[in-house]
Amino acid sequence: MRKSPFKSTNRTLHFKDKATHQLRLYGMTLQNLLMGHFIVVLFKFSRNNFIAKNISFMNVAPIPSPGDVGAQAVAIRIAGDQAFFLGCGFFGAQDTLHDDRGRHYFKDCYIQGSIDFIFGNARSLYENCQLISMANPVAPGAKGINGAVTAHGRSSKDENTGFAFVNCTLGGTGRIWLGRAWRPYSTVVFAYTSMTDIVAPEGWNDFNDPTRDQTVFYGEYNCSGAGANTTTRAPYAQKLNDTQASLFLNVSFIDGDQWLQSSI
Ligand SMILES: *[C@@H]1O[C@H](CO)[C@@H](O)[C@H](O)[C@H]1NC(C)=O
Ligand SMILES: *[C@@H]1O[C@H](CO)[C@@H](O)[C@H](O)[C@H]1NC(C)=O
Ligand SMILES: *[C@@H]1O[C@H](CO)[C@@H](O)[C@H](O)[C@H]1NC(C)=O
Ligand SMILES: *[C@@H]1O[C@H](CO)[C@@H](O)[C@H](O)[C@H]1NC(C)=O
Ligand SMILES: *[C@@H]1O[C@H](CO)[C@@H](O)[C@H](O)[C@H]1NC(C)=O
Ligand SMILES: CC(=O)N[C@H]1CO[C@H](CO)[C@@H](O)[C@@H]1O
Repeated sequence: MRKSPFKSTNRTLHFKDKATHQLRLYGMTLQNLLMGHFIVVLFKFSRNNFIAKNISFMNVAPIPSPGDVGAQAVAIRIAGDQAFFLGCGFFGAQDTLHDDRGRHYFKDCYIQGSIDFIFGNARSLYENCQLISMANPVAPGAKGINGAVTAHGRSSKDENTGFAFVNCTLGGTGRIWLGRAWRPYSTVVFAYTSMTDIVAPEGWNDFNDPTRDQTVFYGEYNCSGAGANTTTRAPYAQKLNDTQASLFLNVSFIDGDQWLQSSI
């Protein structure tokens, strides 16, 4: 067994590293977390077949001033293929979750941050998750956007990466975009997600590069709440029809039928 950055505590954190190369972590409920039992720091996962259940990840770095995508302290980086996070919490100030590459499934998770708080170039499904913006409150009527949920980093048509959010809730503070086009083929879909009025009416941002308007794929499907009004969305944002949306709505999006069976 290789030495690992994780320490087993006498609470509920266990981990196994079997010959199967599977790493499993269990324990640390959100309730624990709210009681102050944090698992703290910077985690980097670059192995395949990773499963975490009821673990919370937090970066305790002070709140940074806004900067480039990924330039800020990150709570966790996931760079392995086939990772499954169930009931996990991700706590950070800015770039909380570096969903870097691979196919990942986040279910019943809690993710908090301000600018680009989920970023990277993975192919990931976020299902039944709570997305909480911590951006500074913006007075009603005041101009300005001060946060974004995603900065997806797909750079070419030939990749098949993207973030899909299904049956999530989005709330918190600030005035934010659903996504910023960190790279030209940035791909993000929100479906069956309720959004409060913190979402800016235009919804999305092209990173000040209008050429990206032609290449990004930003879709919304059957969302609800004051933030889901698509009337004045950016022109490149798409209201998906049933056929387009169906690719993003279940674990088939991340080929989960091939690798999740044993984990769920
Ligand atoms: C995770 O937490 C939920 C809710 O607290 C609990 O029902 C479940 O048994 C926990 N799972 C594990 C593997 O600890
Ligand atoms: C949607 O998410 C909520 C929790 O946020 C859950 O109670 C409900 O069962 C989910 N619906 C589906 C169809 O998964
Ligand atoms: C959506 O926004 C438009 C423009 O701001 C507004 O006229 C319309 O009433 C809104 N629709 C809903 C359902 O709130
Ligand atoms: C859905 O949208 C796609 C792309 O615009 C289009 O090719 C397709 O015909 C539409 N399907 C339906 C059922 O409307
Ligand atoms: C996901 O949805 C697609 C399209 O509706 C369907 O063909 C596929 O069987 C579904 N996959 C799972 C694992 O439910
Ligand atoms: C289940 C559901 O509400 N489906 C609707 C989602 O939105 C499309 C078009 O935007 C409708 O055709 C579906 O009935």
